[in-house]
Amino acid sequence: MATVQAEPYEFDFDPRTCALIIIDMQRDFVDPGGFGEALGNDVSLLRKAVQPTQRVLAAARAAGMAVIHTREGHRPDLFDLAPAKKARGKLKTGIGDPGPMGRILVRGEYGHDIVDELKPIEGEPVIDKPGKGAFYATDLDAVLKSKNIRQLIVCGVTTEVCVNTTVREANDRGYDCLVLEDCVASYFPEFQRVGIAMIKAQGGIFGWVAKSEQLLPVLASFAKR
Ligand code: TIU
Repeated sequence: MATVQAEPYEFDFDPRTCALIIIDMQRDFVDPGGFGEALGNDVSLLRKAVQPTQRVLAAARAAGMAVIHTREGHRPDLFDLAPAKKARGKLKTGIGDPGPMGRILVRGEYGHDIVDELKPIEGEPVIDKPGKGAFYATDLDAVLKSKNIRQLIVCGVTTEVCVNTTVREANDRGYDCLVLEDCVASYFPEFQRVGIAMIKAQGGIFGWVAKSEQLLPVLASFAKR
């Protein structure tokens, strides 16, 4: 077992039954010239999470932990795109339309894929999800159960949307979540602050929060064994 200093109190985990999950670190959300920027967002706020997540990813791999990646997106025929999701925002250019990096949030397109710095490697499942939560309409729960995973260390974007939704879904399914606050990011500084606060409030109502610097030495101690 290992212990990370976290809030609201220490997070105890066994790296054999704990997975790193990296949520939606896709070019369309994170990179200049993508969908997120086209919507008027400052993507540099999201980019800030990439390097810390890269360090955590390397450390988790070295410690032999399970690593899971997710991507938000849809089938090229869009049969899994709810009309309500398509209509939301009244966007001129929305999901499924040609965008700066290919069809927006469509599987197989350049913008839909994960940024180069956090590219999955063989043996790391990639969960393609049509919703904000990574459990909705995916096989994530089955994948975690097959690996005997009971706890999740969470990185990714955006804090208040796909990260929070996934953490809440995980919580209701009996998983413990540790969210790394420098490895998650929002286009809105206020939502970053509140999105993190909501997780650890009320005795950790949805889970735990720590900084990556608190986790990295713990993972390193497993890599040496
Ligand atoms: N991955 C994710 O958070 N999807 C979003 O649409 N996020 C926004 O903040 N819009």
